[in-house]
Amino acid sequence: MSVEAIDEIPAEKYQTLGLTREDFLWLLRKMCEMRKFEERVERLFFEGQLIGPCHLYLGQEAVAAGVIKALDDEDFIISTYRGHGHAIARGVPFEALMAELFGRKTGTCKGLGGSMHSAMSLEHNILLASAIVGGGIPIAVGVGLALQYRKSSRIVAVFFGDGAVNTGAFHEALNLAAVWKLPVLFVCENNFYAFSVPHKKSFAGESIAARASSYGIKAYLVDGNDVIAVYTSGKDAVAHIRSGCGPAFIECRTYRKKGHGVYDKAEYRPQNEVQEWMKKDPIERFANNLMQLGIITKEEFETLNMEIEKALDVCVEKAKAAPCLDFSELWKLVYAEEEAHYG
Ligand SMILES: Cc1ncc(C[n+]2csc(CCOP(=O)(O)OP(=O)(O)O)c2C)c(N)n1
Repeated sequence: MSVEAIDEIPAEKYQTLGLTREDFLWLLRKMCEMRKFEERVERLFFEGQLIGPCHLYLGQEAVAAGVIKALDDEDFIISTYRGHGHAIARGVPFEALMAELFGRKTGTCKGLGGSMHSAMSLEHNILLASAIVGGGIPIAVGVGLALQYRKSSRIVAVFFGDGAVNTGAFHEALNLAAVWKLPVLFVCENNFYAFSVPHKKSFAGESIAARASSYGIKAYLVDGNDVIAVYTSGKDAVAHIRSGCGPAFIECRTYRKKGHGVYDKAEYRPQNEVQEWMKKDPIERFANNLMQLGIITKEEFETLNMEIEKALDVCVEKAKAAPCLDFSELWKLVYAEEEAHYG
């Protein structure tokens, strides 16, 4: 078994990828949307306008954009408590996401889930955003089994951090998915820290991808701050899964710009390490490549960011003005009104 390493793709090779200008702009726009959304969320949090735990995705934007671009809209996604980016890449509107953070009825979970569950949106085929580390992995395998049983061509992609790969459920889930050749794409966002625990203190192996590979799963190790490398491995992995060959695994090496949660200053990280990673900012890198290739101009990039800021101004105002769920409606979310039908 081997791990396929997809090295950084030099900008001049972009033309050979079969992507259109619109595709490149989609990737850039999505990453900028994630960045601007979360910068706004961080501000609102420190202004005391938002309550509850909030874990930002800042710095990891290339993973969500690259993987989700490689999937079809019909494919399912399982997210985590760090899920704003997955939701934005999937097209969940800012308004619903922001309203969730303000605890409003117009939010993705009617204001009952908060940031940790805000990525959940059945309409966008995001089945779950779990706060339990590694919790989504066996659930994805269950979804994969259901899809295989129904002879569906859809697949399920599950996102999780490097902390999740030491849970028992990870190993059971990967083993079963491999043995039964289930249509699951495992996406590990290796940001090198599980809260304050550095990866090297909890993991002695060569790579997480190699661990997946040892279960007989096709595995990739990619630069998770290079959106094109993530997308390319994602495309390859999705083709492998859809051809009925079983699951695939992508380890995306990335880094969070901030602490584990908004309240965490991340002082446990060495400054030189932080600085090295900040130089590899996924948005700056990609935007620079696109400018170098003449796909966008600096002015277009600035206009894009300004447009996003304006859309955020509107959505914050709308979220603030939206009502909260009436307590009398709560029971409807606990009991099904109609008999459920399976099949
Ligand atoms: C089963 C379980 N154990 C512990 C926790 C507490 N906890 C929350 S986040 C976290 C670290 C997870 O790190 P990682 O999986 O690398 O994801 P990241 O936060 O880096 O995205 C821990 C231990 C939890 N939520 N669930």
